[in-house]
Amino acid sequence: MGPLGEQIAQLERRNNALRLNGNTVNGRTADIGITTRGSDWYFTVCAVMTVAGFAFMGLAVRKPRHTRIFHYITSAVVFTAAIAYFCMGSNLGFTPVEVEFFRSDPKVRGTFREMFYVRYIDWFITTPLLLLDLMLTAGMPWPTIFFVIFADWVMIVTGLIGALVTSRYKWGFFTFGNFALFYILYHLGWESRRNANRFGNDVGKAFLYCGSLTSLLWLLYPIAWGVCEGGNVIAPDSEAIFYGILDLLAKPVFGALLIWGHRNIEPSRLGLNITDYDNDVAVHEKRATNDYGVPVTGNNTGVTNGTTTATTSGTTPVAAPASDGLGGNVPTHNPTV
Ligand code: RET
Repeated sequence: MGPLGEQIAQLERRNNALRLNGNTVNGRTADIGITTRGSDWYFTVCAVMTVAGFAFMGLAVRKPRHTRIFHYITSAVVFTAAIAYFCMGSNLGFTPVEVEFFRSDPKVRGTFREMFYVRYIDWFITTPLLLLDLMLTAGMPWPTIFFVIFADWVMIVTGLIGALVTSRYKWGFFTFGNFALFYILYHLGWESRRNANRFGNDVGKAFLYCGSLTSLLWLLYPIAWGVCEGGNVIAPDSEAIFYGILDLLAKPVFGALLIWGHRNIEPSRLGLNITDYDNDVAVHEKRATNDYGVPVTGNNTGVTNGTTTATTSGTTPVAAPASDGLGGNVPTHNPTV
C-alpha cells in the first residue's frame, strides 16, 4: 500500500473511542452498549451543536447588547449539549446498569446496559434554560418561572434515579417525572401562552411556535426513556438516534426559531429591564448615535430601556434620581426579573 492508501486506511479507523474507553466502569462491564456507528453519530450531533452555538453567538454580536439575552441563553444550551455529546461519542459519561428485563433479541441481549448519566447532567443545565427562553418570551413573573424550573429539575432527577434503579421501583420515579412534565406543559400551554398574547401578535406568535414545538418534543422524551433506560427494548445505538434527533430539534432548531421570532421584539416590551453600556459615550466614544438612533453628543446619552442614565464624558455613569411626584426620590433601577 502506498502512503496515500495508508492514510486512507488510517482515516477509516480513526474513531478509536470504543477501544480506548472501554465498557468497564465502576467494576462492571456493559454488555449492551453502543457500537462505533453509535459513537460516530454522537460526534456528529456534537459537531452540529457546536456550529449552532457559534452561529447564535455570531448573530448575537451583531445586535445591541441589551437585545442579546435569547442568543446567549440558547448558545449556552447548545454549547452544553456539544460537550455532553462529545462525552457520549467518546464512550464516557455512562455507568453499566443491570437491566430489569432480559431480552432474547441479540441487539439488547445481556445483563448490564450502558446508561449515559451525562445526558441527565446536560438536561439538568439545559432544560431550565430552554424554559427560561420560553417563559421570558411570555413575560411570566419570576416566581412562576422559578417554580416551573423546580418542576423541571424534579423531572430530570427522578428520570436519572429511575435509570439507575434495576427493580420495578424505577417506574415509580418515572411516574413522578411524568407528573412534573405535565405540570410544566400546563404552564406553557395555558398560563404562558395566554400571557404572551398580551404583548401583541408578534410575541404571541413567537411563543406559540416555540412553545408548540417544545410541548410536542418533550412528550416524546419519556417514550424514549421507556424503551431505552426503562424497558431495554431498543439498542443503545437506536437510543443514540432517538435522543439525538429529539435533542437536535429541541435545541438548535428550537433556538433558531426562537431567535428569529425575537428579531423585532425589544426585551423592554416583555418587562425585561436591561441596561446597555453601548449607549454610554464613556465606553463607546466614537459612536454617532445610540441604539435608538439618538445622537450621542457629549455628556447625556439618553434613555436606556426605561432607565434614565445621565453620564458625563469620561466618567462613570451616574443614575439620575427620578421623582415619585411627592417630592421624594425613587430608585431608578427597577429590575423586573
Ligand atoms: C425523563 C424520564 C422521567 C420522566 C420524564 C422525562 C422527560 C424528560 C424530558 C427531557 C427533555 C430534554 C430536553 C433536552 C434538550 O435538548 C427524564 C426522560 C417526563 C422532557 C428538551
